[in-house]
Amino acid sequence: MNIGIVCYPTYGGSGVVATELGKALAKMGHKVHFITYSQPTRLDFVNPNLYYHEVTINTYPLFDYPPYELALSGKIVDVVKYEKLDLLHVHYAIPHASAAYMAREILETEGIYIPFITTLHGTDITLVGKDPSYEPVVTFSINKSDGITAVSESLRKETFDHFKITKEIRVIPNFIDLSRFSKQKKDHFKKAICPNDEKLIVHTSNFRKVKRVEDVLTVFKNIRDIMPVKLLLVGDGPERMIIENMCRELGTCDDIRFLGKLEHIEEVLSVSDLFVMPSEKESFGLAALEAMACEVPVISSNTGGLPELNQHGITGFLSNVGDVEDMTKNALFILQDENLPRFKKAALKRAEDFSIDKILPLYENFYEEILVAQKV
Ligand code: GMT
Repeated sequence: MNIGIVCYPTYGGSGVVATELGKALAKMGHKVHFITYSQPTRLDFVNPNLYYHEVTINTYPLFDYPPYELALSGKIVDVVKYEKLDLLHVHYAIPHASAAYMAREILETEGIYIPFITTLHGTDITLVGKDPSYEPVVTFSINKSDGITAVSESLRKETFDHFKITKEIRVIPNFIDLSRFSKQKKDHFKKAICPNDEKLIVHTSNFRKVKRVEDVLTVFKNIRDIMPVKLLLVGDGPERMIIENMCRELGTCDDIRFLGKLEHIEEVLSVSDLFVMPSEKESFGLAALEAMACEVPVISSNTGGLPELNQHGITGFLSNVGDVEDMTKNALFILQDENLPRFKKAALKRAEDFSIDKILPLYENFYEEILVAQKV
């Protein structure tokens, strides 16, 4: 198959899923064309089946806001025509679904029909998509998609609850490449961060409000009052300064390190004992899955798709959003030497359910279904 993938090329979860999916499809022999405004972070060109087409956004003094969506539609039209794509797969509805719809309409006038699949990832539905200024376009372009997928049952339900969707939504969960995300021997790294054998807690996110990083700090402070621990904060985003100030106010800075954005997050996860994800909304929780694949148990909120991943009392614990006392109690339980090994083992076992080998065929089959439906 000759597939076009449209996504955000940044560190966000949807871009990671799209890139890893493209790489896996290329390994299976499909030709995969990424259409984005810069090169996706995790993309490499080891496989000759991978191509990258950059969306050029020319600006003009009249534009306070350069019309990215038009430039994207134009680029899609160009790539579909000249690379003879069979199918488009767009990740994150806004504005990718409406850009794909526009491109499909333009191409139809030239006798070309390019079906497009929209994958809903989370905030495109739960946060941004609900904004009244976007909602009509989001609803329209989702309904105009030839196929729709969502990354969890919870997101599928929320989409039907909040938008007038007239088509079926297929749930295809996030996945993990276990050959990359597996426990690695990084003892020297652990020794440097935890010289006195402290337990190591980790949080990774894009430091947006929705991630509730302040709860990570509160839970960490509570645990630190009882046992020796260190905290690694990975990622960057708008809340980072607030969080840095908060750790100063709490007096916990000596035991916390801000690592910024990391390319090889698995190296940090491999030496960690506990992952904390207290998000207000989380449609799946890819970062938690990456931690679990490195044998790290998870303390999370029970929002969105998290209960579909994190098994309460087995791979970690779920608490109500903002219930930092419950999260602290659960974390202290997991971190006991007699409990930790079984939680670690269970986390890895659960991650194996989301191995890319299991999930990739779900996408390939869906692509086939959509292409067959076009022909009848
Ligand atoms: O806010 C983020 O976490 C980034 C966002 C994205 O679209 O880039 O992530 C969403 O998609 C991920 C991949 O499908 C999911 O694992 C995350 O749970 C989801 N984030 C939220 O729902 C907040």
